[in-house]
Amino acid sequence: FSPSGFKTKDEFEACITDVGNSGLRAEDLITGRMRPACRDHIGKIPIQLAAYSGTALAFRDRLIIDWNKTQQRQTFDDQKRIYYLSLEFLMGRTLDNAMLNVGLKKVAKEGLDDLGFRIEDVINQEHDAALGNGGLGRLAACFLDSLASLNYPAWGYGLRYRYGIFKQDIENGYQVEIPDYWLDFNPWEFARHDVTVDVQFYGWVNKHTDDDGKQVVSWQDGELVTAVAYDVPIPGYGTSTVNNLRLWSSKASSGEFDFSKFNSGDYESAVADQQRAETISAVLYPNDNLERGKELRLKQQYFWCAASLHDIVRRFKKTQRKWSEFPDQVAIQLNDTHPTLAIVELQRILIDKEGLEWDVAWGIVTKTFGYTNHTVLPEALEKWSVPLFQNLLPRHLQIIYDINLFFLQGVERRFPKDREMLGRVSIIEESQPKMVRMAYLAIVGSHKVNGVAELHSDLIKTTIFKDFVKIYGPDKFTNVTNGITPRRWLHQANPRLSELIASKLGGYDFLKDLTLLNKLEPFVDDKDFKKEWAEIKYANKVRLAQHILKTTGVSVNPKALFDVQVKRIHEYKRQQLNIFGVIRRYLTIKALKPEERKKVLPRVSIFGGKAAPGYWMAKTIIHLINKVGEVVNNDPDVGDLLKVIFIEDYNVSKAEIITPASDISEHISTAGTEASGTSNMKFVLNGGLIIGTLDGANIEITREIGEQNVFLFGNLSEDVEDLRHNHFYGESHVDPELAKVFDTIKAGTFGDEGAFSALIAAIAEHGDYYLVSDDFHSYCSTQDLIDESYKNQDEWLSKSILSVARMGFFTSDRCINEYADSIWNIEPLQVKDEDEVRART
Ligand code: GFP
Ligand code: GFP
Repeated sequence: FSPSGFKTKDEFEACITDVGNSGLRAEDLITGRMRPACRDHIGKIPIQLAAYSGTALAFRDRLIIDWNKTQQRQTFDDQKRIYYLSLEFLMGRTLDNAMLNVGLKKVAKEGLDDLGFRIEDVINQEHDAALGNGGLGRLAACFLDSLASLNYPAWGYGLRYRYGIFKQDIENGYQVEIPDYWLDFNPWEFARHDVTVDVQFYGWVNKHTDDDGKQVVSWQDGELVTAVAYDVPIPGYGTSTVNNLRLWSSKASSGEFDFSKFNSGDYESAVADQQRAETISAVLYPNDNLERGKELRLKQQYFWCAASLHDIVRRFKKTQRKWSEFPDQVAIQLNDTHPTLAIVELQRILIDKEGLEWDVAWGIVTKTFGYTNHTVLPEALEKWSVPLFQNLLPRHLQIIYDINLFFLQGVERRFPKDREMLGRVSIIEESQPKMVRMAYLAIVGSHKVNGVAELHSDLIKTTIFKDFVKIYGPDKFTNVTNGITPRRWLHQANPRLSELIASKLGGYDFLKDLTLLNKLEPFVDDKDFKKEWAEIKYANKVRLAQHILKTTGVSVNPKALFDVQVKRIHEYKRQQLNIFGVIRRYLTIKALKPEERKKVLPRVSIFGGKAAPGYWMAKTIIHLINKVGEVVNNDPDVGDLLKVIFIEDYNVSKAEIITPASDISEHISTAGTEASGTSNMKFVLNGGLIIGTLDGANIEITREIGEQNVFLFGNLSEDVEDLRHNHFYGESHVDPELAKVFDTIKAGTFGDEGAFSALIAAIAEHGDYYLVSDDFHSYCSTQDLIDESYKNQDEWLSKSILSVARMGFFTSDRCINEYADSIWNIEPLQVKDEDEVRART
């Protein structure tokens, strides 16, 4: 190991030993209280980063050994594997997780202590791997953790973006996006220059008949781009299984770097070709639940699907099995429609390259794929223009037309009288230009389609995919309610709570079987336990308060009720409802006499989340939150009674600080719009209560933990359509309390009122699509109820404890087992060698 700045390992170790012997801390190193010989190096290398590198590389070494063993075991055992295709993997940091999963965090802590480092400082050196936008990408990361922890033979396939989701700065209340270059030092990936795939784009299709009279189709010319594999080890918890996440990076194929251009002096154009190839895996698209139909995005999708499929097929062919056995060996899950091209690509490989008959090939394809839908929002459903397809992927377009033709012929036979059905379910939308409907293609090419929470899975069957239920019958459509990994979201994020629970349950088995949490129920009457529970929450709030002070300069009182809404900013998630509620609270406090204010429960409203760079309304919401914060936080009438905080650059590692510190968190989407939500689960698992609408997984959380432990409000999903209809055709008026809030904004209380006029107009003039006004009254009175409930701390604590005790269902382990049984038909690969199963705590 030789971090830059040290010429030799000995030199580095001497420096570290110096630090250790002298009892100096990292701060001391920076201020220079150390031997001059050592100090010489300090200007050259951030010492904390060196400590991080050393620790990470030590853990990486251990992972590699188990990783190799796991891969060999899976290869020799040769049982069915699951391949999880996801354009997003929101992994966050790795070191802490690796230490906990391997079971050696304590050892690392002691070792670092000896050297004079605080383990927290070392962990904080790591850059988040933020290869995702929000829930969908984080779900994929939780699934990888569960797949490895449960010993399933599983691979993730994704893209190795050079830039992950942008870093968010707030300037004058506005969001500013900054590129996130995260690869400076990333010890967790291995470049596999030996694993490359050439991926073709553009060109044309040649069809001819060979000497035996068989039709031969080949895709010719065009451009080649090389995919290089980067492997990321995924350690399971309490097992030696280490699975693989393979991320593809694009580079010019050796065939493409045109040396003749180079030699003839056209250097610039030769380099431009190179850059064009590298652009494919350069950036993660930062749009959340919005598809814009950009060519580069389609290129990304095909590049990744083609490389992954090639790899999967190569691995299958090593076993020399018959093609008919492919679905017995391979399950591929499509995380949303982004990887739908994988269906077409497999069909292409089987018919064009392997010479299978269409029907035989299609039988294999449809048995292999499963498709998960994550949204019913129309703007999020992917469609690609036919001319774009024709140009970029001419052979795939032909195959899609054929898939569609055979599918529609089948539909016509079954529903001869319903002519309109054909137009409705066609994979090709007859618009101008024509469009390929990717969700329909995903349904037709998969054997199972699942939603991510009960309500959502019901909604897709009765709305967007209604016709397909008629065609295929209801069994093709199923539900797998989302989950989260308790390793990261309880054990890692909230170590003290995890420890307290373990002390009562007699160990950490609950991290592998979360239903064991129900054994906590009897402790709800245990005074000492309750006291400790409360102390832990308080300590977590203090930690968050420190973070807030450091990053925003605002001092918040940790005794106040912490009310948190952190997630992507979106009108359907309704941060606007929250901030309007905050303004109403502010007006209420202002209207009170000083002695009445003493009775008000102090509250800190905490927001965090990124807006898609082109989503103006979301950016306006961020702006309003910040402007309200500026006014409220500096109003002497208000003092500690209300603070409004916007935490910049919300990401996974910030979520790990924020989640354990909430008293109340908000999951307040318009009913029927949030497919599941997963942060709702994280907050409750950390002893926070939630305020929510009857939407997504809120409904199942309520069922599990009991209605008395949740603060529900708002209209139901079945009423949404009528309400919207009334807004347009009936009489609608803005809720009077909300109207007062609007008047305050319009009066310029929070600065230039023009800046917020679109936000108000969307509700007051343009039909209030997200029903903010309809739900405002019920939202505010539920918030008032929360104030009252919080005053009774003993009862509040009981709710908190009982909720945690009843959250067992929401582990991603349960989800993965459901997928494995009902969709993938795969078994765990038990770690046979008992020696390998480490006794880990
Ligand atoms: C995988 C791993 C390799 C490993 C082999 C055999 O290869 O590193 O050597 O398994 O254990 F990536 P493929 O299955 O990808 O061929
Ligand atoms: C999407 C849905 C969420 C759902 C996640 C994971 O999240 O309701 O919980 O996928 O299934 F909208 P975002 O990517 O939009 O955050």
